[in-house]
Amino acid sequence: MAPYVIDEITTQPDCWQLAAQLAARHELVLPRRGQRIALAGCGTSWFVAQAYAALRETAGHGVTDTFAASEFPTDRTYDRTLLITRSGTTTEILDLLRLIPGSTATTVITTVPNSPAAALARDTIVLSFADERSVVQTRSATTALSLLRAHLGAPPPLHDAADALRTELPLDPATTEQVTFLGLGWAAGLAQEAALKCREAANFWAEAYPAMEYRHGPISIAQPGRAVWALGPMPDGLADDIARTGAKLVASERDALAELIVAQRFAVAVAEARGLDPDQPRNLTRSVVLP
Ligand code: F1P
Repeated sequence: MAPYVIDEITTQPDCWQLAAQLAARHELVLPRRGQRIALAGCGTSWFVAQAYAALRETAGHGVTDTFAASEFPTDRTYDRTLLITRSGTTTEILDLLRLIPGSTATTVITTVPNSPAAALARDTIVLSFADERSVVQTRSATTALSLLRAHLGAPPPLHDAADALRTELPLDPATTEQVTFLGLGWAAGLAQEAALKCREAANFWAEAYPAMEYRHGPISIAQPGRAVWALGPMPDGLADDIARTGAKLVASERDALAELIVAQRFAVAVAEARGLDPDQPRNLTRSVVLP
C-alpha cells in the first residue's frame, strides 16, 4: 500500500483552495491590521507560524512575533495569540493555553474539533479536511498557512502547486548525501519545514537557514554529492558562491510554498530509497504528549 503521506501531499492544492475560502468566515478571530500578534507552535506548526509572521509584518499589518510554544514569553502583552496545532494535544500548547492571561484573545488553528486545545482556547478554527493519517505533517500545516495567507490577501499558488506535484525531482533521492534548504523572509520558515520533513520521513541529513545566513558558517559543509535547495528567490551572488563548493544548487521560479511540495516529495522518495516507511518516522508520534 502506498504511504498515506503521498495522498496527503497530492491533495494540498485542493485543501489550500478550501482554506482560502474559509478565511473570510473566520475574520473575527484572525489578526486585524495593526494588532500586536504572537504565534506559537511546535515542530512543523512553529515553522508555518514563522512563515506567516514574516508575511504579515512585510505586508505592514503589524508586529507579529513567533515562538516555540515552550519559549513563549507570557509576561508580554499581545492583542491576540494564535496557536497552531494539528492534533490539539501537544503538551506545550496546552500548558501555554493555561498560562496566557485571560484578557488575551486566543485562536487555536487545528484539524481536530473538540481537542483539548480547542476546549481551552477562546476561539478555534478547525481545518478537519486537512488532517492526516501520516505522523508526518504536510497538508495540515500548509493548509493552515494558506488560510492565514489568504487572510492577508494572497490567494494560494495553485498553478505552481500543480507544477510542483508533476515536476521531476531535482535531486537523486538514492545518491544525494545532504541538503541545506534556504529561504528569504517568509521562506526561511518554509526552509526549516522542508528540512524537518527530510529528517522525519527519511532520517536524512538536512539543514535550513535564512538564506543570508548561509555564508556565515553553513557553507562549510557544501561539497560535491551534497545540495543547497532554495525555496523562493535567492540573494544576489549566492549561486556563484555555492557553485565554487561543488554542491548542487536547486532553485526554481515557483512560489516558496509550492516549492515546499517538491521538497516533501523528495523526503518521501528518500525514505522509499532507504526502505523506510515515511508515515512512521523513527522515534516520533503524532504529537508529543508528556507525562
Ligand atoms: C507538533 C509536532 C509535529 C511533529 C511531530 C510531533 O504537533 O511537533 O510538528 O512533526 O509529529 O508533533 P501539533 O501540535 O501540530 O499536533
